Amino acid sequence: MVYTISHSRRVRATPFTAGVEAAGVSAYTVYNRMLLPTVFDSVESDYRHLKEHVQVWDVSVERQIELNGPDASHLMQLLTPRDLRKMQSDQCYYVPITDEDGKMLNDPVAIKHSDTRWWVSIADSDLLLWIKGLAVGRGLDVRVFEPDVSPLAIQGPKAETLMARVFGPQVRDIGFFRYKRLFFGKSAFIVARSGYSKQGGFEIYVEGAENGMPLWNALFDAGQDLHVRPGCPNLIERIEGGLLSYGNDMNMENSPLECGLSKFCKPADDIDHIGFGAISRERNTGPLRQIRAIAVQGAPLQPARAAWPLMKDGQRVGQITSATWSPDFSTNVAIGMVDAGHWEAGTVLIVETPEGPREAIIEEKFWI
Ligand code: THG
Repeated sequence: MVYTISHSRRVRATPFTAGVEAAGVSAYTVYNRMLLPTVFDSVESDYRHLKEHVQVWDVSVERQIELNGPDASHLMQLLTPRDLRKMQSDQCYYVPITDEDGKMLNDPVAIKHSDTRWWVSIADSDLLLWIKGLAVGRGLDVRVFEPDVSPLAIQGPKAETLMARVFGPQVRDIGFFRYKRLFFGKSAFIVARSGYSKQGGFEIYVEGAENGMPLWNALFDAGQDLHVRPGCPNLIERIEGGLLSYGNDMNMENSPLECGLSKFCKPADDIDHIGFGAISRERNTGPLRQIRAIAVQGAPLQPARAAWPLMKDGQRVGQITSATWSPDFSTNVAIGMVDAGHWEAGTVLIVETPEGPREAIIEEKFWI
């Protein structure tokens, strides 16, 4: 089965699409109505390379939503159960976003520019509509819009070396989930130490689509001896690392506690978050199900394309939502949501895969 994806104005290209296509992208998905590369060489060879060298990722699909105005910080806190009061103007926070029932609408990275200006770097859901609706409904003095910003991620063990060559040695002083504004030519971009892999690296928030390809080319010119290659979020590596994918591993039916994000939810009811009552009640009863790392036994499986039921004594007790073979751990690695009573490490369940039933063992933690 070989097919292509039809591009149009509705399925947006990115400032880096020319570079991605010249480099021979072999598969795309659509995320926030925009193209996201998923494979260059093969998922396994991209994975090997990511863990050894450095990759440049077109993650423009991580669209920014800007909150700008006197009520920007108030609105930002309404959106998330994470306490933002101590957050500095050079920090990024991973933040659950919930509705009034405490259910997950998105799991973005929030970037604080100042008390009156924020970016929300979103996962795949129409969060702009929710934020605009809240701002209008609450009568807040804040503008909410999508600016012309496209993140480019530099990931892998040699990321710092490459970034120092292009942006200068100051990149070495950027702490985890902190950022500096650094110059590329005449433009200063936010450069953060973050990214959707566990291999380390940076994200450059490229402002102005016209700046995309010059930066892309400069990174490849500077990194030839480092074996720099284009890459993308890697399915194997992100499951090994337990990085959740909104729409796959959780959706609007799940709470942050179910997603294992309770450390990003303020336990005391002293912040003005729209879902706080619901989350406090759930904290008292405990979540009914929770995300777990799961090792699926047997031969290498094809990656999961749909939820796979998890069974115990003929009863459904959860589902696996991401799964693939891990060459480094020599097992099928998976992320799933497991009902209370069945999520202890060492529990053996049966997972119904398209390749037949397999034993599924609940792990203590993710692999990396
Ligand atoms: N970077 C930026 N925007 C994004 C993503 C990103 N938007 C979409 C998507 N990814 C949002 N989801 C995640 C999921 C995990 C992380 C970041 C965004 C992540 N988690 C780390 C972890 O789990 O180890 C660290 C979390 C922490 O301790 O704060 O990085 O990747 N700009």
